[in-house]
Order: sequence, then C-alpha cells, then structure tokens
Amino acid sequence: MPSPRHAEIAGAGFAGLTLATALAQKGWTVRVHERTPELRAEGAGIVLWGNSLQVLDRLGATPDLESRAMHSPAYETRMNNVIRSQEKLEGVRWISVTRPHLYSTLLTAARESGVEILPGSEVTGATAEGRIDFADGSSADADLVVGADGVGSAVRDSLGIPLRRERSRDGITRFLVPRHKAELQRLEPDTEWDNYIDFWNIEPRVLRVLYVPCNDEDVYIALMAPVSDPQGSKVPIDVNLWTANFPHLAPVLEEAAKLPGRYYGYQTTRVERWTEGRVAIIGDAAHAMCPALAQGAGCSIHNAWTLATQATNAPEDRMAEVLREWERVERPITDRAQDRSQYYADTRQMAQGDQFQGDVIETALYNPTDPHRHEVNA
Ligand code: FAD
Ligand code: 5PR
Repeated sequence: MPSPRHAEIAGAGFAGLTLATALAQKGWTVRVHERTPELRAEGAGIVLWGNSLQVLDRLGATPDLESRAMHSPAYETRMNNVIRSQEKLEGVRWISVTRPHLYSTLLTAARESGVEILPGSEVTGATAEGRIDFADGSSADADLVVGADGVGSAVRDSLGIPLRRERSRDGITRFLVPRHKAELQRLEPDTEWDNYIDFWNIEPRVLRVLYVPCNDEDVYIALMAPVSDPQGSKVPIDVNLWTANFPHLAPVLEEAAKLPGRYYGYQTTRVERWTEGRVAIIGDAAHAMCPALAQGAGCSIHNAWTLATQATNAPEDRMAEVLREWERVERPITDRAQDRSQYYADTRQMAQGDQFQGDVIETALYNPTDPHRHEVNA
C-alpha cells in the first residue's frame, strides 16, 4: 500500500471543511488550520442549491442538514409590498438553512471522516513546492496545500496572485431572528409566510428586506440600503425607518434592532489564477461574489469537491499540471456566476421578479459529481 497523500488546508470555513472531508473520504490525511480560537460560523442564513447539495449528499451530510432546513413553497418577489412573482422553481433543488447549522453539519462530517482541525492556528503563506507557513514560525510540507482562508486570503497574497476588487452601490445587514409566525400572520393573513420573500422598495427610497425562513423557529432577514444612505446602512438598525417602510415585518425588525449587526457593502474579487504549483485557492479566496444569486458558498462547496476529485486522481509528479487543468475546466462556470451576481447587484434587477430561469439557474443545476458534466454543460 502506498502511504496516503497529505493535504494542509488554511481556513475552516464552508470551503475548507468541504474539501477536507472530501479528501479524507478519498483516503488522504488532512489537517485544517483555523485562525480563530473557536470553531463556529458567523452570520445568519444561507440558501443552498443543487450544485452544493449534490456534494453534501456525497459527503453523507444531507440527512443531518435537512433535519433542520426549510423547503419554501415559492421564491416570492414583491415591489412596495405588491407581489410580482411567485416562482415555484420546479426541477430546481434548493433549501434555506441557518449558517450555524450548516457549519455544525460540515464540522461533524469532517470529524467523522478523520480530518484533524486545529483552531487557533494562523497561516501566513505557502510556496509552490507545497510548504505551508504558520504565524508561530513553524511550517509543514504536503502533497497539496490549499488556501480556503476567505476573501482576505494570506495564502493567495503570499503567492503574489494579482486581484481586482469592485464595489457596488448597495449593501446589507444580516440577522437571524425568531419567526414570530402568529404575529406576522395576524398582520397579513393572506401572505404565505413560509415563502422566501424578497420585499423591494425602490421609489421613493431604495430599501429592501429579504425574508428567508430557515426552519420553524428562525428567519434570516437581510436589510439592503445604498452605501450612500447613512440612515439605511446604520447599525444597530434604525427601527423606526425600517418599520415605517415595512410595517408588515415589524415583529422581526424589532428583533433585529436588539442585535449589533454589521453593514456589508456588496463587492466582487477576481483573481488572476487559482493555482500555483502544489497550491490551490478555493472559496472566497478565489472568487468572492455578490450574494444576489446566493451562490458564493455554493460555488465554494462545488469547487472543493471537484478539486478533491482531481487531486486524488493526479499522479504524484503531476500535481501542478492537474491543478492547472482543474482550474481551466472548472473555473468558467464560477466566473459566470460571479459576473451574473455582480450584474444583479449593480442593476437591482432581482426586483423585476421571475429571475430564476434560463442562464441564471445554470449554477444551481450544475452537478459537480457527474463525470459527464462538461458535455452536459458545454
Ligand atoms: P470563509 O467563510 O470566509 O472562511 C474562511 C475561514 O478561514 C474563516 O474561518 C477564517 O477565520 C479562516 N482564516 C482566514 N485567514 C486565515 C489564516 N491566515 N489562517 C488560518 N485561517 C484563516 N453563499 C451562498 O451560497 N448562499 C447564500 O445565500 C449566501 N448569502 C450570502 C450573503 C452575504 C451577505 C454574503 C457576504 C455572502 C453570502 N454568501 C452566500 C457567500 C458565502 O458566505 C461565502 O461565499 C462562503 O462563506 C465562503 O466560504 P469560505 O470558506 O471560502 O470563506
Ligand atoms: N440572496 C440571498 C442573500 O443572502 C442575499 C441576497 C440574495 C440568499 C444577501 O443579502 O441580493 O443581497 C442579496
């Protein structure tokens, strides 16, 4: 028996944990270095589509994930509280979950697969030959080194990979709050409060509330306002402003007002390349995107899977070549998701409703586990 291949991964986010689990299940020894002293997910809710769910199926994580997930009957879009569309999204698989739940599901899968996770371990960089360096001055060698260390990636920057960052005019503050189902029902009895509802107001003022139930108890709400609107982007939120514009959401907005919150301006980061020798970068380190199509984590998870598959099949002396080929083949679909998400964020086009058709659902329908996927998606 040849000795198992070894991978060192920077970052225990959704990308790093998915990759680590996939590699470990394929026979690798894997260490994941997480800078923060505690392992937990920041943030509120998240929508996952077929492309990432197929990977979670393969990792054996779906039953745990679905034990606390929302399958909304429709993706609804409103303008000034008038329904524009209710998309049933037939044939498209999608769920909404809380970020802490997705995180604990992935953490369990990683641990059960034998991944070694090291909290409080900060990575400072890597070399093309497969060395990873740590803040305490030590280093380690691996067959594969991966920067899954987020939008500010130290691994990427240590390799001098050029990048370009673009900001959009809007941004959001995200919260996870109790659903207050009965109160919402009383305020608007005709609304299907299990729907995913995107409440847009553009005239007279740009303010939007994205309402995403994640299970019976929790709803993820994202409050969007232009960067140039100090009152709309203020945290903690200005509860009078938001309830005046969305009176039917008052019970959940009042909950959000009790939380600190952080306003996040939409931005896109494009990098020149995803690999350098034995090093690959994945997730937000490689392709941070606007959230409009809810595919940032989705692409991170599906690229983690294809990387694990390709690296496992790589002959030992051809890792660098195989990684370049992985990028060549897998990158275009993520580039398109990134471009589309930026277009939607820049133009506020999602407000039109009926958006999830044609090219827009290309990413959601992508199956990274299908060996014939490139013929299908050509
Ligand atoms: P991260 O989650 O950033 O993880 C990186 C990890 O690396 C962190 O744990 C960090 O502490 C660690 N780290 C950083 N530097 C170092 C270092 N030097 N050494 C060691 N560890 C380090 N995506 C979706 O698919 N669906 C959605 O609905 C969705 N909604 C979103 C809404 C908003 C507002 C935003 C901003 C994003 C949204 N996304 C969504 C995108 C998604 O959150 C990200 O794309 C995804 O979390 C990226 O995962 P990651 O593992 O690459 O990065
Ligand atoms: N969709 C989702 C989401 O979390 C966000 C957006 C769209 C699921 C973040 O606010 O357009 O901002 C968006």
